[in-house]
Amino acid sequence: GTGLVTLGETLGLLVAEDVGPLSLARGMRLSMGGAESNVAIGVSRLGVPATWIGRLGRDPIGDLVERHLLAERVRCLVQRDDAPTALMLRERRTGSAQNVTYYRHGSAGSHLCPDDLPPGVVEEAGVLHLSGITPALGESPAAAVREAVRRARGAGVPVSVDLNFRSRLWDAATAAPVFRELAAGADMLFAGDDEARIALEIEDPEKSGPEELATALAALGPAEVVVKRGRRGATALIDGDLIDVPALPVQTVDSVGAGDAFVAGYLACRLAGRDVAERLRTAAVTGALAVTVPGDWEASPRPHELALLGAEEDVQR
Ligand code: KDG
Repeated sequence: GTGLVTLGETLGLLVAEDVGPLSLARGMRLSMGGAESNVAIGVSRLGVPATWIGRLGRDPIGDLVERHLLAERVRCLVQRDDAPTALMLRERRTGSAQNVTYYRHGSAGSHLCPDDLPPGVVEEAGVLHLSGITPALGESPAAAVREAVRRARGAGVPVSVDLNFRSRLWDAATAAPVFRELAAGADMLFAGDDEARIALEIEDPEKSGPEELATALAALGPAEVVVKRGRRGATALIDGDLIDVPALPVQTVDSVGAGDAFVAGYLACRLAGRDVAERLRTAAVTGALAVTVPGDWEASPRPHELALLGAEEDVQR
């Protein structure tokens, strides 16, 4: 296998055009988002094949999601469902603080099930990528995730997991054992430092620095662990080597999607056979670029754009 295979829920996304309470918003920009499809787009933009498996409604938002993914050359293995495609609204309460409201209960995406995995697709992947959002959507999507892990492991396909805790979907105590199960089945694990603490049930943030968190996560099984720390960079523990990954200084416009972009940079390089240093360097760049643009995935770079942040001149002719 060569490409990335991922599954999850992708939602229509409405972002307030202005800063302020959403109840006063006059305009909303329509797009889409979803942690796993964000990663698929990031990987595809870097020239590595990517496949997204999911359920969409028979509705215009479902069409929008599929159009965007196909335009990004992401292979879509989609079931259309009688339930509507989910939506999320983003309030921009201040210049940088955002608030998400989901309209996703009973959605098409939440009906994802093990039978939605076409025979052979996971088994032939270069990497299977999953997130901790999918098991929070219900029993049937949780079963789809477990089945995907089972097939990948049976076929020797490396499994990547981004914990992606979403407090609007479940609480930390419910998520913790599920996160540990996901970590135990993963070869590559990505987690924010807050998400690492949830998985490890560490309540006091003072009690553990990123090195301790990475070490404790690696003890659950994955050989490659990256603790993402936003504007403070990342701490990686790869095959026993502890590596500090500095963040690149950028002007933050919209930080949502930065984690997905970081993962996409790492996985695309890994799938292309690049060494650890290059994977982490690229991940830092793709993560940084993601925060410079509104939207979750729009800023994902093409290979020739990876040097953008280091450019001496603002105009490239
Ligand atoms: O990582 C960004 C995602 O969180 C966003 O696009 C929406 O997948 C999403 C979710 O379920 O929150």
